[in-house]
Amino acid sequence: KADLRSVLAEKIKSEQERLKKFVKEHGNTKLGEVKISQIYGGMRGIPALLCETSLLDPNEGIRFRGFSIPECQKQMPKAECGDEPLPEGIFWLLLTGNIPTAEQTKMVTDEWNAKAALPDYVKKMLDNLPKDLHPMSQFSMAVTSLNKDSKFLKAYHSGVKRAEFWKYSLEDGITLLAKLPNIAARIYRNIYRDGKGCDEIDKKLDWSANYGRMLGFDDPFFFELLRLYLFLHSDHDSGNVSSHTTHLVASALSDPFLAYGAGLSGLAGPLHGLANQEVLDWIGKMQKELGSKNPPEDKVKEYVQKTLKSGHVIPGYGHAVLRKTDPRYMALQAFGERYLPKYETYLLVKTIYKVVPPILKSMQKIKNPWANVDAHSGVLLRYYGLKEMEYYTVLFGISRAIGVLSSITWHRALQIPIERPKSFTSDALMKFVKGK
Ligand code: AMX
Repeated sequence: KADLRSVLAEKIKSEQERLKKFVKEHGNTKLGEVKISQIYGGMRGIPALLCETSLLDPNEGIRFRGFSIPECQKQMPKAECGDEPLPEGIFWLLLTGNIPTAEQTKMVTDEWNAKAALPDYVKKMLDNLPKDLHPMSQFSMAVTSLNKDSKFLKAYHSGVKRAEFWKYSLEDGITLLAKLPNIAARIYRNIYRDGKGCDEIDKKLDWSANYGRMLGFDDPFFFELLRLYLFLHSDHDSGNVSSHTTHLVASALSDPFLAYGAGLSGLAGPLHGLANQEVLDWIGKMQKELGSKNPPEDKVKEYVQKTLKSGHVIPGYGHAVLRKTDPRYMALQAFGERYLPKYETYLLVKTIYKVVPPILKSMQKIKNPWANVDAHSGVLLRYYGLKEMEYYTVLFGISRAIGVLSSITWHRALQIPIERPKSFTSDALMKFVKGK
């Protein structure tokens, strides 16, 4: 029945010793070389980051502390009457490396429920923002503003030793995770429901179900979808924009609220987290133009080709690291097949999955023609009535916090220094090449 803080403290102690020894013995081992093309190419493939919480394999996809998505679905604690892992348990897994018991998971749920309420100044700020300010801007502002009561910030200024920083960062991470559904649901109600609806936590419910309730839903299948969604997006190694931004900002010893506020701004980009909004927008336009909710394959093919010809990417397809269909896509597809197999837009998503990869494969410049997670998430949310596409990235943002806040704790426990890679001017690179 050991609690999260004591399990983690033990793990950190043994890892600090193990990793110190590892770096001492192998610190000079080379992992690869850096090519000039990589400097101009978004640093693809440069092995430069540490991420203890998850590992992304180009062909196999993500593993959370060594566990694949199907393994998590099988082994992680679930809600009563639910089949999907509880995201609270994923937080435990990412932090400690162990699959928690149902009782341990419940301890996380209880703590998050107890800390969910928002300070009045955050409520007031959100209620006064213009309704046409993008939900992600509102989300990032609210998260940043919570640093007023950061325990890390207070500890830093009161002279706490560096070796203890992780404990205060963990407290901030827990506080932030507890409050994220409340912030996100308030943004939703303010923009789309004239501010009406409940913001009271039901202490008998888990994190995802409470979030669903505060959004104004009561369908247990929608709550189950939220559990799956919030589990799947929780972590994706640390090279992606939201995770890397959070890490970079936190490496300056900015508190976890400031760091994740910055990460959310990165998540809001169309090539990253905003793609889930773009996918459904693109599908909606296709349905309208082709005059059918589930148009035939040849018409879909024409529409895809037209999109590419007009110079646009096919949203939800391709990936900087993955080289096969994203297993997160597969998990969402399995959910769709189980609960909404006849929904027309779901059937269209299936047709798109048949049509797009061969077309992208034929364009040689594209390294990965397969679907990523964003190709499937929106259609499921829409089926249950969460139709406001502009809001979808906020869900991604709630989930990604689980991984990156766990990582901040670990980076502080391992005392990873401020990130400061070397940069060059093009002229300096040319001079270097000439001198060779
Ligand atoms: N449709 C059309 N063209 C695509 C494409 C797609 N789905 N995916 C890649 N390409 C193009 C790129 O734009 C690039 O063209 P350029 O050389 O003319 O600029 C070329 O193919 C090579 O790109 P790449 O090396 O295969 O991919 P990348 O690592 O540069 O980019 C990604 C990865 C995800 C940004 C890109 O595949 C893309 O824009 N996909 C659509 C948007 C999307 O789904 N994003 C979500 C990703 C997952 C996430 O973070 N949520």
